[in-house]
Parts: sequence; structure tokens; C-alpha cells
Amino acid sequence: VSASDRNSFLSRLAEIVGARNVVVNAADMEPFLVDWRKRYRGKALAIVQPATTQEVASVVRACHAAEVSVVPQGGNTGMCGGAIPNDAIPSIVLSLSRMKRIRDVDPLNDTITVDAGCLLAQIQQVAAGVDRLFPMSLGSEGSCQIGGNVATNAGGTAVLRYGTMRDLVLGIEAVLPSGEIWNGLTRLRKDNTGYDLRHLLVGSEGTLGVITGVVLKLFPRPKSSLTSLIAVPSIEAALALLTKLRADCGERITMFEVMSLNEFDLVLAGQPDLPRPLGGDSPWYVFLELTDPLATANLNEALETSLAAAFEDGIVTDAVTATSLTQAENIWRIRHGVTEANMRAGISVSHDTAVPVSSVPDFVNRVDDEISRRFPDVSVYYVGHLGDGNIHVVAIFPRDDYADPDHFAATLAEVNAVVDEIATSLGGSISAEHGIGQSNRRRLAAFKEPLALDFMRSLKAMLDPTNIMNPGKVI
Ligand code: FAD
Ligand code: 2HG
Ligand code: ZN
Repeated sequence: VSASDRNSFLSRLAEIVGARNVVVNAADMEPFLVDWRKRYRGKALAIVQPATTQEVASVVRACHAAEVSVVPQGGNTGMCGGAIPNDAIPSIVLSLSRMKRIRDVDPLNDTITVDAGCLLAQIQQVAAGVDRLFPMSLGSEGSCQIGGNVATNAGGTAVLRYGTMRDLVLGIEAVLPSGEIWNGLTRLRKDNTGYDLRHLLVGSEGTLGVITGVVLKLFPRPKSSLTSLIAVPSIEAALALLTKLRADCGERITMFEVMSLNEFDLVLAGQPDLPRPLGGDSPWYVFLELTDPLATANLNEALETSLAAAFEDGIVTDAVTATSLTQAENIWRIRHGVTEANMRAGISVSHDTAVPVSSVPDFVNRVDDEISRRFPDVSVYYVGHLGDGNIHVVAIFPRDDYADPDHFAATLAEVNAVVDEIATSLGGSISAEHGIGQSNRRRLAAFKEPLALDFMRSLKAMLDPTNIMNPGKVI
């Protein structure tokens, strides 16, 4: 881009969103050009912060005219470098962070309509204010945006009961790569009027359009809840416990998460203020939440009965149930502390595998055997959403041994291949909830069915023929 083209392009953007919302100063651009793990760094002509859908549309049209690509960015908490520009193509980062309006709350219809830049935590709070629940729950909920959650089809800890983001979105408003505004902000539960563009945009990671608004489902707010941390002797026992609790407590199970002992120790070592809720060591821990819409539900009794039988069967060895909100919060802080703990421990690479729930023990045991045999200096930790068959294999490479980037990259590729091949042999997926972004593009090409890849490419070419929307990501 020549200097004069660049200047006239930037002036056009300033006309649309106001000069102060076109950030070009290197220091101010910095936080938008590097991901939070500092693994990806990109360049951009500017960070552009529109305030309305109309402004987003005008920005996209200006980019079209100038042949500049658009990289949508929400809270920049993504796991795969999807919100960071790749340097090959002149780009802007389009940040949704000024679009934080709650447009409508409709408790009778159980919906909320919001701007895409609203923080997930903000939406949870507004829902609670009208005695409703917005159930999506992630460790990053104080920083990630709902548009980012939709664009990545985020998962988190409540999927077992409420589904992924895809299940929680009724309507979407988006600016398409052409610059047209698609108003799909329906509040309907049922609408079979042809192909559903909404479902194409969910999980599209900014490659098919900029999500500017969403209609979300709300749920009754549970009036009783219980959190328990349960020690189990093996991953097989964790699965047996899930099966038993499903039979005994059904839909009351909202969260059923697992963590290996080494991961549990790692989190607690990094947060000395957090009490260790159970004495002794257990190979695996289960983080359980039960909820009920009735204030009078006796969740304690239900759980105690189930656990008593589970103790007898040898699938549970110890358990603690939180008796205060603080105790419950401290238990969940351990669960949500994994990502930061892993970053501190070395060069951490987390996988995001899904396998059928029944195959999780097989998956974990095979990964454990293979990696310890072939890469004895790489430590493997596990955390995940057992109820969804989604286990994060976290491989931590000692910084000193892997200081040479080529050695790291080569070993990482081999470790990835081990995890992905075992996952594939069990009918699994290489990305359950984090997406593809730039980190997993090659792996996607290796593991996705060619017909499905062709179909994705055709859709992308049809909606974005000049490839201006987040190029170099996903496919
Ligand atoms: P960003 O990182 O800004 O962007 C992610 C992708 O979406 C990019 O490709 C970007 O281009 C695109 N995008 C963003 N906004 C828009 C928009 N408005 N329109 C179109 N495209 C857009 N993820 C899980 O699924 N489950 C977890 O349990 C989980 N836990 C986490 C815990 C921690 C501590 C952290 C740091 C992250 C965690 N994540 C988890 C990952 C991350 O928070 C999610 O992927 C989240 O949905 C990303 O939202 P964001 O607003 O930060 O998006
Ligand atoms: C989680 O389940 C997130 O906590 C992040 O998906 C997992 O950091 C990770 O590997
Ligand atoms: Zn996860």
C-alpha cells in the first residue's frame, strides 16, 4: 500500500468512526496485535473501533474498496490466533469493543438481544437481574465478548446441560464480506424458512462476516445449587461416576469436569491462597455442579445417596461438598485456574480433543502411554469436560530443553500427530471448542474429510469472493 493510498484509506476510516477510533500509534495498537499467550504477533494498518452496525458495514465497504482485509476481534482471549492478523496481507483489526449495548431483554420470551461486543460476564449479570440464567460459563468470561463466543462456537463448563454457543443463539445480525447487513435477529424458537445462515456464522471465526448483534436464549435461574469436588481413582472411575449420577440425578447435573492430579497440583502451587479442598492425593478429580429450579430441592441428600453407593463400588474415594458460596467459588477457581497455571509451567500446548464420551478412558490411556514412551521429557496434564467427551491434553515442554524453536516445532508436530491420530482412530475431532484459527489450519487439512474441506472452501468463495474476511484462518 503506497503512503498516499494508506493515508486516504485511513482518512476514510476516520470519517466513518471518528479519528480517535482509528488507532495507528504502535504502542496503542500493541495489545490488539498479539494474542494473550504471546504466541502470535501480527501487523495492521490500524485498529478500527466502530460503535454501530452501520459503521461496521461502512468500514467493511471501505476495506473492500481499498483491498484491505478485515480481522474481527472480540476480547482477544481465543486459543488459536484467529483474531491476530497474519502479515502476508494488509489488514485492519476491527475491534467490537465499543459495541456493548444491551438492546432488549424479554423475560416473557426468555431472550436477550445484545451488541456483539458485550462481555459474556455482562450478559450473565443482566440475565440474573431479570431472574434468568444465561448459562455459558468460561474461565475468560470477564474478558471475552459474546460475538467472539458465537464466532468460535465456544463451549465451557455448562455444555453438558445447556449445549454449546450454537445451541444458545436464536438470531444473528452480521455484516457480510460484501458490506451488506444481514438482519437475522429473530427471537423465534422455530423458523424453517430455508437454509439457516445463522448456523454458518456460528463457529466461522471471522471468516464469513462480522457478527454485530445476537439474540440469546435465557433459562430459568436455578434456585438450588451444589458444588462438589470428588476424588476418583481413575479416568474409568470418573466415567462410571458420570453414568451413575446421570441415572440418579439426570438433568440436575450442570457441570461434570475432570482434572488429573498433576494439573490439580500445578494450579494449587501457583495460587497459594487457595485452600486444597481435599487432603491426600487422588489420581483424578471430578468437579461437579448440581442445580435445580426449586428452592426446596434437597440436592445434598440426592448426592449423598449416590456417592454412598459409588464409595461402595470403589469408584469414589473421597469427596467434599461446598457449604458456603466462598468454598464453592474456591473449588471452581481451581478448575478455571488451569490455563494460567499451564502458561507458568513451561511452553504449554493444549489440545482440544473430542471423542465419544465412552471412549475418553481409552483416549487418555493411549495418549499417556504413547507420549511418555516417545517423549519422556514432555509432561502431560489433563483437564476437560468429561460430560462432553472433550479432554484437553496439555503438553508442557521444559523451556530449557526446547529453547531452539526448530526443535520445539518439530517435537510439537509429532506430539500433535500422536494426539490427533489416537483421537481420529476413536472417531474424534481435533478441535471440540477452541476452533482452528491459524494454529490448527494444517492439522485441519490433514484430518478433515476432503469433501467437507471442499464444501467449506466453496462456501467461503461464495460469500467472500475476494477473501477479505480474516484471510489465512480456518481454511
Ligand atoms: P477473540 O479471541 O477476539 O476472537 C476469536 C475468533 O473469533 C477470531 O477468529 C476472531 O476473528 C473471531 N471474532 C471475534 N469476534 C467476532 C465478531 N464479532 N464477528 C466475527 N468474528 C469474530 N473457550 C472455550 O470454548 N471453552 C473454555 O472453557 C474456554 N476457557 C478459556 C479460559 C481462559 C482463561 C481463556 C483465556 C480462554 C478460554 N477459552 C475457552 C477461549 C476463548 O475465551 C473463547 O474462544 C472465546 O469464545 C473467544 O472470545 P473472544 O471475544 O475473546 O474472541
Ligand atoms: C478449559 O476448559 C479451557 O479450561 C482452556 O478450554 C483449556 O487452557 C486449556 O488448555
Ligand atoms: Zn475447555
